[in-house]
Amino acid sequence: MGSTRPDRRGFLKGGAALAGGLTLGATEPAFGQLPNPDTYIKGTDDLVAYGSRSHHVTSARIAHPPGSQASPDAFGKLFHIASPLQDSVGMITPSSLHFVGTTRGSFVPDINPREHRLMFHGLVDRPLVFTMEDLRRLPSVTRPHFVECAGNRSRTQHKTVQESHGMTSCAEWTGVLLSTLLKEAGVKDAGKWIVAEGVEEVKGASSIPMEKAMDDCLVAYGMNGEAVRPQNGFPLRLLVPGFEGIFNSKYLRRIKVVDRYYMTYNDFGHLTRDPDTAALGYQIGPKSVITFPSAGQQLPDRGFYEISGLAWSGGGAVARVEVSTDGGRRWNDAEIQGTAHRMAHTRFRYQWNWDGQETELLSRSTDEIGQVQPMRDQVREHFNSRGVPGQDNSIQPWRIASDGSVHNAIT
Ligand SMILES: Nc1nc2c(c(=O)[nH]1)N[C@H]1C(S)=C(S)[C@@H](COP(=O)(O)O)O[C@H]1N2
Ligand SMILES: [Mo]
Repeated sequence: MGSTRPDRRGFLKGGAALAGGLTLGATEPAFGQLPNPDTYIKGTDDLVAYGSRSHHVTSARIAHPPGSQASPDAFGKLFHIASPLQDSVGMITPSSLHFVGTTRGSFVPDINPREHRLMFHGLVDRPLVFTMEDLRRLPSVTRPHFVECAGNRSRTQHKTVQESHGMTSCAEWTGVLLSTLLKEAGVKDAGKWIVAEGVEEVKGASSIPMEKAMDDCLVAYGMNGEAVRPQNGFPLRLLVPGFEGIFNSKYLRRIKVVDRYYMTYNDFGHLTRDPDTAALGYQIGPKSVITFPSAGQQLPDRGFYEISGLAWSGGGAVARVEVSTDGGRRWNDAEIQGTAHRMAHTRFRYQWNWDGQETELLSRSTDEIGQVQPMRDQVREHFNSRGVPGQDNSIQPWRIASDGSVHNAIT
């Protein structure tokens, strides 16, 4: 794995500097302990049954695009909702803060799992219908995967990492491999693509090449240790690891095996692509972003900070993340936390002593197949009036002003 672990003793030497108060001004000498708390949280039946976070923690999702009142609209429809990446730790997004993507707005269907069915038909030997109970009896897998909306792109007007990058999240998904179900149905030789459809008629339908369908797609009923949440596709959704968000059909009810690419409601943006090369084009990334410190945050003082961020790629596992603390002149290997999973967010860290001068922080990821995240100038030639057509996985610079305020530095 391309990561370099920081030398432990080197870090402890740094730690000595921290204790000396030179670099971490806020650390106080230890005199006495905190008094016992004088307020307590009263247990309720609800808190016994299903916990909640501290009322001191206020991290929240926002409607996207930022500033819009799109979600919920006056009728209760949802559009896209962005996750507060600036507050994230580790690599799993809690289900309650997972971003939500609904194509051009929709009501979240309230599906009774006992009545829900998943049908396989088209170019198959045996058309099949599965109940949720049927699916739960089959061999399952549990894997962390990100979902990212292809519209997740940084714009100059974005003021936080939530606005620029909040339409990606990573959950631990549990379900049945799509290949298990397709083999059960028996794909005919002519079956080269599948069309996966949710319960919203044409919405949430996507054409996916058979190679991908047979590889690592997941028909998921579990998310972060419990049932998939309604906003994320309860009771059943498709996970197409590494592909643009729109392929991950929620409320999955139908898989049709077909002989060619089928145009669907979601094909806006994909229409001009050659179906033979579509599969690669639909892959996300490689991408990364520093979540701390990020735009909108404030560094209280010069001194030690652990820079922390997320990296991911549709091409596989993240192999390497580099961080620059001088606007891209020098790049340093960041530490990758734990195991980098395929098509999953990967947390990276880099230890930094801020000297109080204005500078720019950047991160760059490389995935296991050698794809390197591009600089913004490298993709700029493809810009149109809306920025980059299709995805924009370019490097995000954050400017640290000399007063410690952090700003979006893209132009
Ligand atoms: N049925 C259905 N599936 C859907 C959509 C939808 O509107 N309906 N939106 C897609 C889009 S645009 C995205 S980005 C992802 C978002 O998945 P999430 O809401 O779990 O984050 O779901 C996709 N699957
Ligand atoms: Mo999306």
